[in-house]
Amino acid sequence: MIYNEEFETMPRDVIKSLQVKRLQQVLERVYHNVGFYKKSFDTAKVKPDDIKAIADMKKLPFTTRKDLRDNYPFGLFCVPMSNIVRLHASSGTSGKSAVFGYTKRDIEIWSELVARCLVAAGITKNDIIQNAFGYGLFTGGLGLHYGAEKIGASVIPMSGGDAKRQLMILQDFGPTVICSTPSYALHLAEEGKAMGMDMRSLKLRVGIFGAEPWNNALRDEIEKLFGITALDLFGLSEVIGPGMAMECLEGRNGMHVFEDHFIVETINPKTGEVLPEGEEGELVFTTLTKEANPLIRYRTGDISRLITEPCRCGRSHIKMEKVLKRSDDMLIIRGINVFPAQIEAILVNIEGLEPTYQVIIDRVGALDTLDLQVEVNDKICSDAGSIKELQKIEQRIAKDMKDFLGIAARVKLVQPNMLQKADAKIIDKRRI
Ligand code: DLL
Repeated sequence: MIYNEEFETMPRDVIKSLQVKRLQQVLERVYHNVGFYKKSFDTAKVKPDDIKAIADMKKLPFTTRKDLRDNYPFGLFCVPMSNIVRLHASSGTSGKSAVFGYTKRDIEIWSELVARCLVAAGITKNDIIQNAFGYGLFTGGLGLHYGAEKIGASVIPMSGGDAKRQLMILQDFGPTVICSTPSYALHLAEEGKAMGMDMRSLKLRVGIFGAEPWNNALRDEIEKLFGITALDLFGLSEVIGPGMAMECLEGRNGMHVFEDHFIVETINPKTGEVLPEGEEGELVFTTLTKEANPLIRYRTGDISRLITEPCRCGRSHIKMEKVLKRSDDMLIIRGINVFPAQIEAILVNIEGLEPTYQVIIDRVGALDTLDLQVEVNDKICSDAGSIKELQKIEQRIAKDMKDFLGIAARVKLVQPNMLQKADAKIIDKRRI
């Protein structure tokens, strides 16, 4: 089943010319309405007019996460606030990272894109969807929600967490579809098993999973545990949220990128050079239709490969392979994106600490855990005497990690120089 037959099966040459037309329009818009883009295009000595074909895109400068941060909160918006109907944001130090606006039309397009994803998974208005992606500033919950309503399915807006309640509703409401991070699905299966539930006897038939890397072994495991078909959904808050790319039921190898709304390129993350389609590299996305804050050549940090072979589902849009690696040091912990620099920013604000720390990320059962060891300085060590004082510091670090990054951390203070020789600041023991 295809939600928007006309656009999703468009011949490739027609897609390409639509992309060029829309690209030229968006470049004009950002150049004249967003100071940041005017400046960055001028610095690169490129004008919207110079872009006559997709191949010309390499003349355009990249937009980076730092650019989003530098323009916090609304500096990249392309329309007045009176036209914005929704704001989402990514997590960040002191809550400041990046804010994304949506006009009414942006929400309509986003809902259509998610509707396309759900239909690609064989979901119809007769399905009941338990949506366990977080509602709130995170784009997962509301993104899926609007798409599900668009196709007329019944949505249970569960949001994340509260496994026991999720399990009760899975049993009582009989949803046929579950949407969550893959690790959370696994966690639900484990909790259910511990409670004596038979997950395979639920009415679930499809699972839509994303927001963190997951490999085919995990897919097999989830499919077996629940007796469902598990499909991959990709998206970034910066670009629009979930619904940028989706695996189809028929193909199940790679996710179709909705090319009438986005241009995807792969680049060499070190040199920025554009790679031929099919070579592994960092994904770079340009939005073609977003009104509120369009992004030009946004470097995602996600490593993948584009698949150009036609898909048996009939969609003509290019596919991207599962994302399993990143080009930077971003970690995804229980679906939350976090950079070591954000942890450092928390630690420097707390007195008595050395800048030396070590983070160990692991997966216990299905859920990610984060242990943070931090060295205290000599002074604290010599005059603290009081264990209470040290415990207070530990609690403060844990609280700031939760408040600013949304992450539960087990914190342990250690003596000066204990970690100096530690191999790495970040040890990720999860196998993904
Ligand atoms: O994770 C949006 C989303 C919500 C996608 C629900 C899918 C489902 P962010 O919090 O901005 O947005 O995180 C985006 O998460 O750059 C990838 O590194 C990673 N990611 C998202 N989807 C996948 C996926 C949402 N299917 C970042 N596979 C991205 C692997 C994924 N990584």
